[in-house]
Order: sequence, then C-alpha cells, then structure tokens
Amino acid sequence: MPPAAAEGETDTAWREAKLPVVDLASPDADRVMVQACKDYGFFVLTNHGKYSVTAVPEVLEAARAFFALPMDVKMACSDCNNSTGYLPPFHERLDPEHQSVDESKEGYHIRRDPEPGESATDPFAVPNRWPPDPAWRALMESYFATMSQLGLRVAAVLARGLGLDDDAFFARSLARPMSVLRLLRYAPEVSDVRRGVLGTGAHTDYGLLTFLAADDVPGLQVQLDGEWLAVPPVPPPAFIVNLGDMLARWTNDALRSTCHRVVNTSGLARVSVPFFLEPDFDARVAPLPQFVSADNPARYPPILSGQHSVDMYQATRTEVSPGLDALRDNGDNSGGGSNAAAAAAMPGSAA
Ligand SMILES: O=C(O)CCC(=O)C(=O)O
Repeated sequence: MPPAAAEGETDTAWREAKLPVVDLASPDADRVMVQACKDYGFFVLTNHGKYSVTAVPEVLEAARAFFALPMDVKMACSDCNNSTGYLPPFHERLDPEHQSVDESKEGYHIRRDPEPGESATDPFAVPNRWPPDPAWRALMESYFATMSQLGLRVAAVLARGLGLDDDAFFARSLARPMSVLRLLRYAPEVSDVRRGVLGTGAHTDYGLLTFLAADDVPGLQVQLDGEWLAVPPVPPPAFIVNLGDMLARWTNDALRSTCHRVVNTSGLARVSVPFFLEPDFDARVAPLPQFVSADNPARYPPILSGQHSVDMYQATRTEVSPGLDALRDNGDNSGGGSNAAAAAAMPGSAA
C-alpha cells in the first residue's frame, strides 16, 4: 500500500537520491548488492556485460517509433483485458488514493510465449500481440531473453549475498516466470503532485527484481525514510534495479521493496523500458526461516506470487479508458495525450 503523500509537498524541490552502484564484475558484488537492497531497495547495476552502450538506446528508439504510430494501428496490437500488447493512455492509476486522474502514459506489455494449456492455471499466460514489423518483434524478443538471463544472474548473486542454501534459490521459482517487458511513453505533461496528476502513481513492484532503462528525461522518484527523492537518469548500459514485493516477503522485510513514482518535471515526453523479473504464478512465497525469530515474527502470510499480481492489477487497472475516447475525438493519434485533453471525460476528475 503506498504511503500517504507528504503534507506540503511542492512540485519543484526534490533532493536527488544517490543510489549505490553495484559493479556486477566485482568480487564483492554480492555483499554490496545485499547492503544496497537493505538500505535502498534500489541500486545502479554496471558491468553486467549483457548489453552494449548502443543496444539499450536501440530498444528505447524502437519503443518511441511504435508509440508514434496512429492510434488505430496501435490499438490493433492491444489486448487490454489481459494487460498484453499495447495499453492506451489512461489504462491505469497505480495510487488511486492520491491520484485524481488516470495516468496519461501509454504502454506495451511483452511476456514469454505461453506453453500449451498454461492459461488454465496462469491468467498472465496469454499470447503476445505484435505489430506487423518482424524486426521490431525480433528486437523485443531478443531483449526479453537477454534481460531474463541477466535477471537470473543477478538473482543468483543476491541469493549468495543473502547466504541462502544455494545460488539457485530464486531460480527455482522462475521456471515459468510471469516476467514482463514494459515499454512506456509518458505524455509531455508536467505532473502536478498536489492535484494528484502523476506520470506514474506511488507503488511498489509486485515481483522479484525490476531492471529499468530510460531516456535522459528525468522523472523517477523513490521514497526513502518518508522523503521523495529524484533519481537522476542513468546512461546506458547501466540499469536502475529495484526489488519487488516478493523479495520483501521472502526476506521478511530485511530487503526493501521501495515505493517509487514518476513525476514529470520537464513537461517533455519520456520513454522508459522496465523489465520486471517475476516468479512463476504458482510460486509460494513466505518469509524464510532465517529471517524470522521470536523477536522478529513473520510479517506476511504465505501467498502465491501470481495471486499477488492479480490482486494488484485488479486494484490499479482501469476498465475502459474514457480518456482514450477523448484522445480519439481530438484526433490525437501520436500518444501525446494529456490529462488536460481528457479531463472532461474523467468522472470525478480534479484536473
Ligand atoms: O518509468 C519509470 O521510470 C518507472 C516505471 C515504473 O515504476 C513502473 O512501470 O512500475
């Protein structure tokens, strides 16, 4: 549950977060990573050896090119009910308690291809939607595969740093992962925190680890000890990595699943590409015995990883987007929709 917005928060003066850097090639990467996860729940990952300086910008550029397509072309790649493929503006409101309007960003969700019959037990096991361009699809599939491998490697380093039985502890819950590659384009809209207009509302991530690549437009903020801090853009190929709720639960909050949000201070469009490494739908997650004691009892009951995701999706996704209709009426195909354009269509909107 996101914490309450700070009283008297202004829209201009956020101090900058100094996130710890984890050099994955360093011999003490496991120790540094665990400390970063305890103190921040966020770190900057360097020297991971997976992607060149040019490959991440290529993915960002491909995302930008897709979002520039006409709305009807984009909607042909949409499976909103299954949160797959193109997701039009106003498809979610991640912090309904503190947001007065749905988020004007648009998105695109890519998952692994489901195995036959898998959808009977995992509602996220649905086929991907793809635009007609085969090169675009190949690039995204290759990025998804690479990030899945990188995710496994980082999870193994974390397991080692935590002193778990074996490095493959988390990998055992990643046989049929619900991982999502999410392409996002934030509208060129200055956020207004006090009025509840945000790029992305305050939230924690649902799964294990998130690997964020983004362009150089600032926006990401993290909440540490009650204060919102701005995270400066990180040049590729470094990633901003953060922990999801499953790691906080497994470690009984020894590691942090830190609340974060996106506040557009520049009014420029922003493209980001988070990759969410998410355990299997049926992975059972409960605090591990080594993180529980008489003085520190279990803070969470056992949960199925997938059920947690279902609950969170249901709480934050809007059904049909009235803002989208407003965009169509305005003839705005570019994904440049803003809450100002759609405000009239928003029941209860304060914008
Ligand atoms: O765009 C970003 O920088 C962060 C996105 C994010 O927090 C999310 O999609 O969960």
